[in-house]
Amino acid sequence: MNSSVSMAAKLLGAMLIGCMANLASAKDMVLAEVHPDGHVIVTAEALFAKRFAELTQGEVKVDLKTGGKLGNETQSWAKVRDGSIDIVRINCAELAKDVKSIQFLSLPYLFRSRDHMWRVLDGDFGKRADAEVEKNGAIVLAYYDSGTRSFYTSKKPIRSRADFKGMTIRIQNSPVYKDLITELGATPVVIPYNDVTEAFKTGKIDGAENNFVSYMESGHYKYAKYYSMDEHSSVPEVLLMSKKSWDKLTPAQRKAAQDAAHESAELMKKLWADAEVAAAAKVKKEGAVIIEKGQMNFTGIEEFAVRLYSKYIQDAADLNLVLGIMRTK
Ligand code: BDP
Repeated sequence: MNSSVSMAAKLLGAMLIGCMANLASAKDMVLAEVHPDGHVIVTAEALFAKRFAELTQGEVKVDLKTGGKLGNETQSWAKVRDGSIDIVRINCAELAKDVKSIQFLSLPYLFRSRDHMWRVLDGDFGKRADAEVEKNGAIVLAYYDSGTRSFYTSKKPIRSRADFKGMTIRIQNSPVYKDLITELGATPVVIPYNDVTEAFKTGKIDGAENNFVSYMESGHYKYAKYYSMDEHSSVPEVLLMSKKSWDKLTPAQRKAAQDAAHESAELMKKLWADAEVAAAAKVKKEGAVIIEKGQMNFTGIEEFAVRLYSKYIQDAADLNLVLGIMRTK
């Protein structure tokens, strides 16, 4: 071989190796999260990232962007749909405006217990919801616990429906919550989670609602010390991958994503109950006033719930879906 031919062969070899290396190269993904480090959900996500990397022998690396660095939940859901963010963890309430079946999850008093919720999500309803989410551009990797949500207020506690009158309550970006607050007699205002503290400080809102863990981790308890345990809803969290990112994965990498997500959801189930107890104890110690369920007057609550359910159940198919949830053993 003359020297210029051998030179060309070497170059071709180097290029081929380069191409092959590229094919097998690591995929860097980002995961958007509004909670700060230290929130139990970030612990679960860290396990997801670790296991996803391990199960793909380092082919996929997930970078956790916590504390809302990549935007609020409405923005990051839009970015996951258009493929500019690979993975996001949001609350299902955020999907209500786009995914029909998921909107039912925000209806008040839907689940009898955590176990009931898990059986619904693991059953036919979950399959249907996953397919609808996929049509909206994302793959459901896992659902996570989010406990039950209750109201908290700054000036006076909520003990009955009458107390909502005249109050402005912060809500997530969800039509169901908008109607829920309006039906209760208060004024809803959509504010991204990470701006709620400021809204309390400036007096823009009188109340908000969340589970104990987020109430504590966000520091909202410092501005709204009355936590009224009405436990109106249990809307789960969801870990989603952009369909565009999913389509770039090999079948083995997809399985690894699902297995890693499943492991992290199982960890979250174990951690959640303790996290709730610890959060409740901490806010109490720091001066929050907890109004127990038994200290609240629920008169008229059925009428309010019926009106809300009637608005969202529009046809026989919707009714069947909601009855299916309720009848799940
Ligand atoms: C928290 C959820 C988070 C929501 C937040 C909220 O984990 O996804 O954004 O509530 O109320 O509990 O916006």
